Amino acid sequence: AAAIRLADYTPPAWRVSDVVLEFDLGIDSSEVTAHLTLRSEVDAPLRLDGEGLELLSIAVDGTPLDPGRWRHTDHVLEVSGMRDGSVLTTRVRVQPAANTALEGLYLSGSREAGFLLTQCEAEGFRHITFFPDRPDVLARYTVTLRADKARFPVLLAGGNPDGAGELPDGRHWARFVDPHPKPCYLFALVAGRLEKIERDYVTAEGRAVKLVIWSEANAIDSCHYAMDALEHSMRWDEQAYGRSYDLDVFHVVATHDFNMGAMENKGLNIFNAKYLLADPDTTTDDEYKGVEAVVAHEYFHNWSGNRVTCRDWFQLSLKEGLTVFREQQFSADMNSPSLKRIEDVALLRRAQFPEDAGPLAHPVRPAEYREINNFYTATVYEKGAELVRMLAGRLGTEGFRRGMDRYFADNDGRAATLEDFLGALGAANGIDLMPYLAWYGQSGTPRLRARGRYDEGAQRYTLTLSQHTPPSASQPDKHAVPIPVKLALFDRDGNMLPLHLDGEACGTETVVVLDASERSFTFERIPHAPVPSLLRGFSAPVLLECGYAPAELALLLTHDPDGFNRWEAGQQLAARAFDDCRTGGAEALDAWSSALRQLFVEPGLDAALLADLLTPPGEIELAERQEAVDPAQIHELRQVMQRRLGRVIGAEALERRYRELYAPGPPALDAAGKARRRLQRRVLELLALVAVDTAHALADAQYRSASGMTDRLAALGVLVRGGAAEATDALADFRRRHADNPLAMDKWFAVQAQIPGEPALGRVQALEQDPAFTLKNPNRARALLGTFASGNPSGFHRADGAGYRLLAERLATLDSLNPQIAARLATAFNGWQRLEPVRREMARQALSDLAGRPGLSRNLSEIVASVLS
Ligand code: B3K
Ligand code: ZN
Repeated sequence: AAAIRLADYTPPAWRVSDVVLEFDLGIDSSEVTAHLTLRSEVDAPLRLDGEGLELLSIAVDGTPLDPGRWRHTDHVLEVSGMRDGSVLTTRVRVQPAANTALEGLYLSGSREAGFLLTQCEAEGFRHITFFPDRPDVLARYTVTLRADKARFPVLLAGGNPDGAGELPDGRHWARFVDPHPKPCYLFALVAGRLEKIERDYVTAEGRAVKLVIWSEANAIDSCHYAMDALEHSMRWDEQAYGRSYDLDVFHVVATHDFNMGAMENKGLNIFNAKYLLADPDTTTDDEYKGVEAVVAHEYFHNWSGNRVTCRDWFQLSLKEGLTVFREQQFSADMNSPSLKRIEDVALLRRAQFPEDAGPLAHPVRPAEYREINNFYTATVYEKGAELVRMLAGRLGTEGFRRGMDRYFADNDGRAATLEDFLGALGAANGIDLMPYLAWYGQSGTPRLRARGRYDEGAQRYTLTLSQHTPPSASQPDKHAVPIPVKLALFDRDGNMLPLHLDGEACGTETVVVLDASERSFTFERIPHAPVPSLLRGFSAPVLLECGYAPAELALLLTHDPDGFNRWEAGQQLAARAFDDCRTGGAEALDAWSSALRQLFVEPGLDAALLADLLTPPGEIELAERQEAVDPAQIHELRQVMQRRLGRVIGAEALERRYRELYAPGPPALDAAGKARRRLQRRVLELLALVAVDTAHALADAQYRSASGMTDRLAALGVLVRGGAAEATDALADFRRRHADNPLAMDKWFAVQAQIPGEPALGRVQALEQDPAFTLKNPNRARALLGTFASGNPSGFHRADGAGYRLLAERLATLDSLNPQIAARLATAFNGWQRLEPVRREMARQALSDLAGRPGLSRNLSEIVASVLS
């Protein structure tokens, strides 16, 4: 397939003002009639996208169209001689049950009990009907659904309900009208046997809204938490951004068959059940947070994405980066800001930094793509959110709100660009933000270097900051970008010093902006050499290189009043401790472990924060520190450093703390309960490294007495990953207990795919034979193969290459079923060029064998080709 380029954008020759859709729904075959009112000022043939559609009839203004006037090739329907205002009517047939790609109209669940639904973003609508399938064509939709009433009692589409009734032969109909013009990727329908819960909501503007969450009958009791999260999100968006909901109904539907997390279709959000269903017996604390975050994210899209949409898919981060940022703010407000920031920065480093450092690197606004579904990446989402955060920080709370108000006002009902966004934020504040466009157009993580010089005589501290972004194949010359560096200076007792910059007092914390390749900043009236705390709150998505002495990081780790900054200092120190383990050094390892021993007994420290402080960077992040990556060695060294930490704290102290944290009875879902469980898990994991028998006995007892999934899965994880004898019984018990719950069973597969080292492969192969395993369900495929390939480096990267060959084989099979999922799982190969030579060659071989297979999808072949390059 040819590359599609941002530089080639042209406005559509034909627009559509109104769409009238009629669906005659059936599991094997559904018919779709579309009446499109077409608009154009230019004399050009009409070209509509369409894939996998059987064209039954075509007419213009009610008259069958002369065969000479239209041509239907593979993916395009071309019609000549159309006039402005004409109505084109097409009737097509599609096959929902045969649709394994889960894009367009498809069946979720079994033929007997399942339901029909749609997924259109990015380009699924062309699998439903002929249409200019691009986000800058905005139209008003009227949708009528017709189906057998017994088999499809519930009929839903986006928009407000506009009538329903009976039809002959046991059929019925329902109509929905959406008054807000929208791009076709936001179209959705759902039809089948579903249960609901409802809640009444009144917006700040006084509109009465019916909130309805739908699921299959056996899961409806697990929808209440999502309903609360939805209500909180709606209220929050009114308060934080002045944005209210704009239809009379808001439907949310859960499905177990979904390619991603959820989808923000106008008025009819569709969710992967993993991000909607929640109950203490089957849902972990982290998953509860995930539900709250994704419900909020999809809801927030109603303004950042739907009311203001994207001109083209290159602008994807306009809605995604912004909406991730809005969700981060919301989750911080609902929970703990520093824990949320820790989680988000950890995710950025684990998922986005490696992406940005390898062959899949691309700018937040890519310059070209072949398959757009491959660009729903950590870069577009998470780095995109970091860029919005920088802009928000630059403008301050009020300035950012002013800018967002302007953005929504100027672009409501439009398909906008990133320039529109920066322009509105800047115009509302009288600031030129266009220099930040450089961040959007350039791939790679900038390196920020910091050097400090203290002049005792002058009582002056000079901080010199410089930046450098390593060249990449498509961008050999990288430019300087504006880097806001939030900073503080600490004295040797761990107190923050008052800052005087350029003759002005600026409190104890300030932001300097590095807007060139190098700059110096001079602080006056500094009584002795300070310890700088840089990039506070992770004020820019960069890699900081600062020649700290381990003792300086330890000082920040123990004294910084801000939880996030403490954690950050601890992460840097832990990375140095890891280097010590590799090279036989001791300074950082000692500083890290003794600082944490001190914090372990510090009264009043939040238990969840302590748990995070006690967790060193993960194996993927640590691999960035090795020249020739050996994942087995990294796993081993990380264990060594954690064992050292466990010894320094002491087995007895760990066991005592574990017992203190024990709380019988049903799990408390408040912050204190979650914090307790988080720390207890961490303590148990550390104990397992220094007193294995005690830890396994405790884990076994915890497994058996646990009344919630968080504690049960934590215990199971310690047993399974530790190779404990007790693991076998616990796994069998878990399976019996949760056999009917697909989301719990996903965890059963995933925990076993995490067994470290050589044994993982055999376990994965055995689990593939389990009757509950199927490649057809994305959650199940991700739970087993995704966890193995992307979440278990020492298991996947076997020196004999068998992990690579297994994945490549499965990708080929999966590709013929569901190309989006195959392409996503294939990104596990990213970074293979940096492996040590033996593994590198094995990975290259597996990848090039895969690349050579005939008939790969555009999705998978693009990823494989990029990763290989
Ligand atoms: N916008 C969807 C993602 C669609 C992915 C298409 N491959 C969910 C979200 O980001 O909210
Ligand atoms: Zn989104």
